[in-house]
Amino acid sequence: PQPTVRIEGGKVTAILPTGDSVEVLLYGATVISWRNNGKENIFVSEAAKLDGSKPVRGGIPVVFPAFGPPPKDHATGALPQHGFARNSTWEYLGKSSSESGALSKGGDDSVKLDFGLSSSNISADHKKAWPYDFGLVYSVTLGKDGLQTMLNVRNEGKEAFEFQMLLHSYWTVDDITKVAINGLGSTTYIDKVLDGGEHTESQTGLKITGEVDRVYKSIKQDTTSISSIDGKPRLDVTRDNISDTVIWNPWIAKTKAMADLRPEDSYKHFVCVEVGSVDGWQKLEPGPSNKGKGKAAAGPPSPQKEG
Ligand code: TA6
Repeated sequence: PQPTVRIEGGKVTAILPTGDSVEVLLYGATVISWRNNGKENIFVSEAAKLDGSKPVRGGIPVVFPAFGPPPKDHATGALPQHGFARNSTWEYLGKSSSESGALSKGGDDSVKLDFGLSSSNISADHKKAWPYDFGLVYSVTLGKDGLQTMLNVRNEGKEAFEFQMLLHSYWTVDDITKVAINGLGSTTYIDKVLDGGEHTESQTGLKITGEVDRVYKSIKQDTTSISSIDGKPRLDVTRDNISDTVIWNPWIAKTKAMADLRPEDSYKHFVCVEVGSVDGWQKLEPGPSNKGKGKAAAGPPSPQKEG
C-alpha cells in the first residue's frame, strides 16, 4: 500500500502504511503533528491559534528571514519577531516519494511534502518591510525512521539579501525534570536569560531546571539528542548545513504570562530544540545558482546511539 496524502481545511496530512503521520498547516507551513510508532512528538498548546490569526504556539514554526526581534538597524528591522514565514499562508506544491534521503529509501515508507512561499504571496505589509525577491521551498519528509525538514532559500531578485532561518520545534517530553539534552558539550552559547553574554557549556547532558533560552553556536557534533535522565533515549535532532541550535523552555512565570500557552503546566511537557542559522547573517547573492539549503531531521534515536 502507498502513503496517503489528504488536503482539507488548510491542512495537509500524510499517513504511511505503518500508521506514522504528519500534519502541516498551510499557515506558516507549520508542522502541528508528527506521530511515529504511535507517539506524538510535536507539542501544540491547547490555546494555540490554528486559524491564522497568530503564529501557532507549538508545532514547528518556520522562522525566516530573521530570528528573534530583528535588529532595528538591519534590513529586516521592520519585520515582526521571528520574521514573516510562520505567519504567512504557504502554497502546497505537491508530494513525491522522497529521493533516498537519510531517513528512508523512498518508495512506500516515506513521502515528501513540498510547500512554497515567495515575495508574491506574502502580505503587502511584510513585502513593504522587506522588499526583496525571494523564493522558499520547504520540504517535510515523513519516513518510518523519522521526520526531515529542509528549507531551500533562493534569491530571485537583483540584489543580495541577508537572512537567518530556524525551525522552532516544540518536542513533547513526558516530564521536563527528567530530560537531558546531549550533544551540546563544550559549545559556546549565548545565555539570554542570564545576561545575553557568551558562556561555554560544561554539562554533557543539559538539564532544564528553570527558564532556559540559549543559542548554541557552531556546534561541532551534528546530533543533539533529547534523552530522559533515566537514560531512555527520546529523540535525535540532527542538522545538515545549519550551524546553530537554540534551547528554550519558558518555565513557570513566562508560561503563565503567555495566554496562548496552556495549560499552565505546559512547560513540563515540551522542550524547544531548534536548529537554525541564527548567529550572524547568511548573505545570498542574486542569481539562480545561489541558494541556501538547510536540512534538519528528527528521529527516534538510532539504536546504536546511546541515550
Ligand atoms: O526560541 C526562543 C525564543 O526566541 C524565545 O526568546 C521566545 O521569545 C520564543 O522564541 C518564543 O517566541 P514567540 O515569538 O513565538 O513568542
